[in-house]
Amino acid sequence: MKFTIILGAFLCASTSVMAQDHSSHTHTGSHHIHGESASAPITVMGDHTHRKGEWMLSYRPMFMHMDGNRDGTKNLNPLDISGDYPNVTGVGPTTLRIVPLKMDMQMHMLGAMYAPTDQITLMLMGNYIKKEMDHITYAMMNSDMEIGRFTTKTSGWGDTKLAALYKFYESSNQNFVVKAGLNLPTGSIKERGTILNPMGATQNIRLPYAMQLGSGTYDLEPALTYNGNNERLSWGVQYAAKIRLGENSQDYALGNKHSLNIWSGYRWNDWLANTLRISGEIEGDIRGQDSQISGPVQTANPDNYGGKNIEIGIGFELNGSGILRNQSIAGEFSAPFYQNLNGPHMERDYALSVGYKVRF
Ligand SMILES: [Cu+2]
Repeated sequence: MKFTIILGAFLCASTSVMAQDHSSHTHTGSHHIHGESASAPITVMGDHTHRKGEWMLSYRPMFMHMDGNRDGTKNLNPLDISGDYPNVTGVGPTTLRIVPLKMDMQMHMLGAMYAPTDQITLMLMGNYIKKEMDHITYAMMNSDMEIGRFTTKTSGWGDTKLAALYKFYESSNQNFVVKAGLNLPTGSIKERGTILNPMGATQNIRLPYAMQLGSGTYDLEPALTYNGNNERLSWGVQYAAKIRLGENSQDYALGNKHSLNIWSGYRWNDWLANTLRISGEIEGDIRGQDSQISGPVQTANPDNYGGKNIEIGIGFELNGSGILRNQSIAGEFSAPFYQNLNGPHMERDYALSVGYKVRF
């Protein structure tokens, strides 16, 4: 339960700051990255626009850890999966023999924003991805007998995102921003790796969908954000979607995604703010199938993708002053408290996001 320890550390840091501060309510009036109240959590994208002529560059690394499996809301042991779920790919035994145990993903996002007018901001984002998945292989003739373990790894540039943000309403303490985004399929969907098959032989194959680096499709990424603030307190709501346009070159499309984020931020002083976020997400399964992705493993089945989850995130934002006035560093730790997955499917354990932003 690594995540409980990290969560605990975040809570302690937050409460000690709270204890120091709660009497002062003076307004300092200095300039923070996006006004005087806290920004949205670092994991929320496309929530704000900039003033005419302003640029913002950002680097946001994200680390996600997945551990164990479930079907719906029920936890599964590896032996509940091996020999018990069908292998629908037609290659290998009729039931599953390879079970993923855990997965680590790193995503290094590089972003640029530029505002040609006070209402419109343009956004470009690229990301470098690293994935690693550990598995157990069970014997062809005995689905309860472990014959070995292996790890597959992929890395490379993922998809590229373009977006236009339009602030169509603004009052002194509220605004609405609508986003029209497009995902360009620059990430590879043909990554290969070496696996241990149920006959005990190693084999180099095209890895399952979960290990690929891009969607392979052009995707629409619309979002609508409401932001509000009252002196030190800020809040916001964002609905965002990912709509896949057609199938990719390998004859499939990842599931469409809809998410709702609700957050609040509190600025303690000039340099420190905390954020709290709750988000819900619904993702569809994969439509179509890549004929080169097959084998007795759950991740080769397009139906074992997507599901619903609700997560909570706790974050902070540090704002520079003086010569560092236009820079900030933010972080957020998040963990799901509800997951209902199209299974067998790996469970999310926690994610840690960090971000550095500079504006000029
Ligand atoms: Cu920005």
